[in-house]
Amino acid sequence: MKDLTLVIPAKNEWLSLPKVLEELKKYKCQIIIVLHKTDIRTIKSIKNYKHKIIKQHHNGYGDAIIEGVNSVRTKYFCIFNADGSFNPNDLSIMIKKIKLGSDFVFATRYLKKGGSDDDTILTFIGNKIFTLIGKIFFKIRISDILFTFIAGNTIKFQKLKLSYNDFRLCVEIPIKIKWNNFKYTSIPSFERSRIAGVKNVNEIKDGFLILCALFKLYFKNVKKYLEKQ
Ligand SMILES: Nc1nc2c(ncn2[C@@H]2O[C@H](COP(=O)(O)OP(=O)(O)OP(=O)(O)O)[C@@H](O)[C@H]2O)c(=O)[nH]1
Ligand SMILES: [Mg+2]
Repeated sequence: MKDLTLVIPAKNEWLSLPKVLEELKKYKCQIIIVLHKTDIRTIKSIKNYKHKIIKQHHNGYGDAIIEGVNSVRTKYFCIFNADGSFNPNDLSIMIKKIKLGSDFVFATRYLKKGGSDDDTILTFIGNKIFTLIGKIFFKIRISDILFTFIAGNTIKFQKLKLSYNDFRLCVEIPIKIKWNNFKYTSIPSFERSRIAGVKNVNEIKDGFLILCALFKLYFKNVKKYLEKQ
């Protein structure tokens, strides 16, 4: 997996990130950690590791992912959380799928053999609704739109022209993959509980922002279509 770089966004993950990096040692891939310069405790917690650290210029999860993947120099990238919830055993399966012809691979908790120890009733229902909106309005064939455990071709990701600097990026990625007609597939994955710390997602606020983003992107596309007529 020398041609793979993991992009790890981290915010207040000083308890989890060192354990995640320890677990990743046996996987021979490159690692870029993206965090804010004010997150001193997380920076200190990983001082014994030699991975590249990007100090993001702005705030937000989306901003961290965009900046991180823009710095990847390997053929493939994977978004990998700092909280210990993603299982690195899935990485080799994702890369195999890409080598078989997919541009992007989405890990999903809702296929057979997938699952979650971290989902709440609210995130489960919200995710189902957003995934359904993705299917109906954007014709996206994935079953877990918000998981955002995604691997893919680095150059193709950089071509997506992503813009959301917060958790709205989770839906912007699959929508723009679809609009660009890139090939994508899914693999089952089991989401583990966060090792420590608190989640950064605010289910109500971020859920509302994501819903607005879905409608905005839909109407943007309709407008583009009408202008072409
Ligand atoms: N650099 C950076 N990383 C962030 C930011 N917000 C979240 N993250 C990281 O992004 C990853 C996903 O965030 P989580 O808080 O775990 O959110 P989630 O996994 O989508 O949601 P939960 O199921 O609630 O855990 C984690 O590694 C966070 O540390 C941010 O503003 N900047
Ligand atoms: Mg998490």
